[in-house]
Amino acid sequence: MARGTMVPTLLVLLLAVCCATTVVHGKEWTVGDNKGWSFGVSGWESGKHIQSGDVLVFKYNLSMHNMVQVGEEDYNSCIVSSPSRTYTSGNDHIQLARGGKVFFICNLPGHCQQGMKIAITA
Ligand SMILES: *[C@@H]1O[C@H](CO)[C@@H](O)[C@H](O)[C@H]1NC(C)=O
Ligand SMILES: [Cu+2]
Repeated sequence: MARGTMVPTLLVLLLAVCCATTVVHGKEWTVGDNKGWSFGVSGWESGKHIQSGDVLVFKYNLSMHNMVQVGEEDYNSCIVSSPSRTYTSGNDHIQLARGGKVFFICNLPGHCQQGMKIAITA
């Protein structure tokens, strides 16, 4: 390889590696930080630059809580009335797609009302 093309080629390679990694992995966010997915977690999401491709990790005691991805109405009412996906692993990973808002609540009786709900714009 000619000396003059070496540096640009390396730069292109570095950029490709860096940007491919960013797109595939995104950032992992533990919802509620140390407290996890728990009462009063609502508001944890505000001011965070959570982006599409990032992963939300919901950590909780699965004998006490669950996590349901819901629509905006059900988020507001704290009542799951539309078909929704319920997660129960206690360590649920959700990768955020591009665009729009997504809503998560715990649907055990009274828990959403006690702040087990978050709304994320990715
Ligand atoms: C989960 O909650 C149940 C019921 O309160 C409790 O008995 C159990 O020890 C908890 N498990 C963990 C890992 O905290
Ligand atoms: Cu709960």
